[in-house]
Amino acid sequence: MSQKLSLQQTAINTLNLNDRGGFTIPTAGLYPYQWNWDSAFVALGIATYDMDRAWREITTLIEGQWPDGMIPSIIFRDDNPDYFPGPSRWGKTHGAIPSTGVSQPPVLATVVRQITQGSKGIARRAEVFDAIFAWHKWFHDARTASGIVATVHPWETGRDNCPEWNIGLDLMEVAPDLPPYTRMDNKHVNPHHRPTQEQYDKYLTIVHFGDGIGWDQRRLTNEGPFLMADPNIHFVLLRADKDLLAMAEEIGEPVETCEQIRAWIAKGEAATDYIWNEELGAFSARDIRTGKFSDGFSNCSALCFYADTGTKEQRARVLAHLQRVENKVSYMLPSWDPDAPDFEPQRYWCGPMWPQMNYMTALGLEEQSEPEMARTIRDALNNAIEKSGFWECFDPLTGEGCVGANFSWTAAVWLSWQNATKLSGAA
Ligand code: 9WN
Repeated sequence: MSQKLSLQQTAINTLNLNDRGGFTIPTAGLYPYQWNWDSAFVALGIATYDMDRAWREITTLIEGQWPDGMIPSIIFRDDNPDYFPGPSRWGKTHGAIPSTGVSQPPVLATVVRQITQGSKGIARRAEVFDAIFAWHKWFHDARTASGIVATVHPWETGRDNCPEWNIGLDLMEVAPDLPPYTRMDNKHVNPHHRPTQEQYDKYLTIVHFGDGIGWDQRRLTNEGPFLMADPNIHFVLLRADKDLLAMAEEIGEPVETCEQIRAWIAKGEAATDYIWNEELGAFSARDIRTGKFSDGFSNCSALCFYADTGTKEQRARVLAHLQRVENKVSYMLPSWDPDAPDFEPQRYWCGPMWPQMNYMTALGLEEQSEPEMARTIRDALNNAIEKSGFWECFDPLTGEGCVGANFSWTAAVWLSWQNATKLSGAA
């Protein structure tokens, strides 16, 4: 109990340490800016002890929104030499604040709905509704290809170097005129935990392309060097659309607005089959240009529960994979299939367990009456935190912390779980 109390305080201290005045960075040094889905998870944690500050996290994130509705993956309020690629490398982006030119998984609507329960919450939901609606509309309009919301950059998926992206990256050439650059990530953390140089060259090639077309998002989707469907973005957006609809109805949005969201949900439900990999018996990423599937089970493969989608049979097969994976690791849920030849337990998205993915997966399983597996996934993260502290991600074989220390979303998820029934000022 006393250890839990002290971890609670350490979690709050971690978030305070990373507070830059209205927004929270993921961790000092490695990630010195405001990141999109990080801030949403951070708000979830801060809401357990300071609702006003949690709300500020959300409104500062929205300050980065582009006129076309996109909320970018990173908002650059200064030019910090600790991080590359910073604002100058992304070029002329479209928001009032410099930013990246790609987005990130849209967990915001779901978080807003969760932390604004009660009568006072209605006003807050109404305050951000239009911005979130516009962002979802952007995904459905500017980022859709072959009937599914696509992704144009591994960074947009939040799962940078997951081996899922190799089939798309293999189709790409590094731009011959790619300006030289120096990576900074490798200077802050163990390079063996980070993506490879070849992957970075390709990530920068996509940035170079986007900058070259003035960040025209429709063109980036249609003509860019990378185009894949990501189960993470798909399931997160489908869930978020459902939460957005519930909020629209509660705050009395016009019928047409609700109808529009219902159409997005119908589109999302229909697209779930597009990422169903029958051979694997699970949901996996798919290259939209070739139709080819990635062939491993990742830590977003089971988010069908979180989005409440997929058939009974699909869900049963996904659960069987979870049971298989559980027998291979000590800390569920690894980011990549432990039976795959390119599984690496400490290299970023090639194996480590990630707090925010465990959070969403466990929540979905719990909601969809799979409490046992939900508990396994929740306990594994809690045990890793108790053993190693608030790391960015964890070795699923040993529970050792990997990459960034003092990490905001890890602290936030911990707080959210420990204080599930206690949302400060939410009612
Ligand atoms: C690129 C901040 C972000 C997370 C992503 C994670 C990592 C950045 C990087 O860090 O991505 O956006 O440089 O590796 O993959 O999910 O939002 O925590």
